Amino acid sequence: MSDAAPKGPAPRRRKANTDGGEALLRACRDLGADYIFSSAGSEWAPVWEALARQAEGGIAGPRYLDLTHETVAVGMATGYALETGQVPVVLLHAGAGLLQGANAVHGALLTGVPMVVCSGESTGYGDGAGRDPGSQWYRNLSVVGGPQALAAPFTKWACAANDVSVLYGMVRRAGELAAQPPAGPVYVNTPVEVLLDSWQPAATGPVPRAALAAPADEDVATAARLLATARRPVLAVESVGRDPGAFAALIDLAELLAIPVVEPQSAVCANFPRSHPLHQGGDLTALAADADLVVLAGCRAPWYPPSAKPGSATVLVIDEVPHRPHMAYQVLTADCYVGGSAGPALQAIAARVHEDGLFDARAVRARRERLADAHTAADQARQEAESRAAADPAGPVDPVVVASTLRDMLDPSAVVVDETITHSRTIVRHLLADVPGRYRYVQGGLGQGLGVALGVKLAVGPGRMVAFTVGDGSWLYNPVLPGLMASAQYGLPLLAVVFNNGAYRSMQLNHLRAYPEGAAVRTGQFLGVDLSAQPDAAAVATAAGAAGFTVASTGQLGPALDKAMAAVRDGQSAVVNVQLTR
Ligand SMILES: Cc1ncc(C[n+]2csc(CCOP(=O)(O)OP(=O)(O)O)c2C)c(N)n1
Ligand SMILES: [Mg+2]
Repeated sequence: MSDAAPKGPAPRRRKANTDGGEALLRACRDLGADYIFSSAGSEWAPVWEALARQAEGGIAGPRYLDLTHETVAVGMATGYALETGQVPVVLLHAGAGLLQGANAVHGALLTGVPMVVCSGESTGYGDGAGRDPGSQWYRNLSVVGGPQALAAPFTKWACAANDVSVLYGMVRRAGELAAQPPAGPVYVNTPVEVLLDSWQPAATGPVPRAALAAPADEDVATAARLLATARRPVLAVESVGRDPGAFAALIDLAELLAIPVVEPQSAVCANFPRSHPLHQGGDLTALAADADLVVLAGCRAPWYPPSAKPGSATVLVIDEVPHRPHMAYQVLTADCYVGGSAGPALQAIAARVHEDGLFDARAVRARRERLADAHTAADQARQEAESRAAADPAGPVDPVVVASTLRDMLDPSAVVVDETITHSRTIVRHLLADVPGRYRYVQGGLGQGLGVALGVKLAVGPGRMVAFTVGDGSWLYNPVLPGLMASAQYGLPLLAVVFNNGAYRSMQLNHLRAYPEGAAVRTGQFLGVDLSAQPDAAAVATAAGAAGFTVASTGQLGPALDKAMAAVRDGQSAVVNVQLTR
């Protein structure tokens, strides 16, 4: 009779070495992750075991990076994703590590980089059947509502893998969700008991490349007509240049019609060659006020206040996801949209402009000449500013000199990762980034830049230098010791240049804007500004195994950077603390 008995689910047999840790590692492998960026926690023993088996068996798979601070782990993942386009996996600890890394995860959301963040909880707190999670989960680590409730506000998607049978599939899909526009971080809660449970692999395999999104013909035709017939067009860009294909396509389109290109204050990377005659600097307001067509290519916040669109131009928005879901408020004043990935969209518009032949070649020629003249005048002013700033070698250092000296001394292939505040416009103006990836601004709360720069360095490899420019206040927010440790441990030497004005200068400017004749002005006592008690950045660097330099006068800058760059080329990070006039 036993044959006739109803069949229940097959009894679960524990296959040796096949558990939740293996499921998670398999998902990382299938997502094509080169690295797992981690800050340790007791839930990760099953993954460490799986990685030890990977090494033992000589199996190809992600390399695990043991990092000693969550901000470094998440920041590195951001830098690596920016540079490679991969979906990195980040393992943090429980709610505690997730909260510590939260600022950087939020930074990844603002930056729009894909990332899978995992951390654990306990489902049974030691009373559950099966393996012992460890008493700390009962005593200290529970989070009411689960850690996914903590992650939800600063991720695109947050969920718990409550059973080992869904762990692989959930992490794998999380990676695909992260990469789907708008790219951003996603969170998977991976409970300890789930990681320890036995796993029967099913439906595994490499994740295919995501589909490319193409713009609609109708939208392309409208855009081409608007561009071809505009008399005074202007194009603003923030981040499209991250994609080298889009960077090239933007040059083609701008050159075709002699469209001035502006990188407003909201720009976060090199988008268009700064030395190109069509590059018209960073002030969109003036050009937009006079324009009949404003093209916003991947621009989330082109002007401020948000509703104060200058002038009466038609606004054409070219963006895969124009309204960013992570922004609480955004005003684009769009009159029409072109969707799809930026590169193909810009290419399609340029092709259509060609095909239609609607533009007035004479007007385009005249515009090209006028813009080239304006560019030359602006460039002359830049050069004069540099000469003035460098006039006295014995005098204190002007930030313009630091930016222009870095430009002249850095190899053309070097990358600048920037986490300065009041100096960022100066850096952008004088660095003259001409190629994609030359300049990247760190988005989100302060303190992530060192991690981001390390992640960029990991991606670009030993042949390319990474310079990290950072304000003195922002440097203090960075986990400098864990960052320098990661630099030494994984052979990722950086050049860090501290723009030291001894203050949170931005806070003072903010105070002055609101209270230009207030009590703080009368008494000279500004709170939230003074950093005169900061530790000596060069001495801290030296104590942490990096090379440290202090620059107090203009004449000292070049020689100090020379020595610092030599140290970096030799594999040691260097910190150059530049005492500035402002
Ligand atoms: C995590 C975090 N805390 C606080 C702030 C607020 N904040 C913005 S700029 C700034 C000062 C930055 O100082 P510094 O890097 O020296 O640049 P400076 O203002 O001198 O140009 C602070 C505290 C922030 N952006 N992020
Ligand atoms: Mg400062």
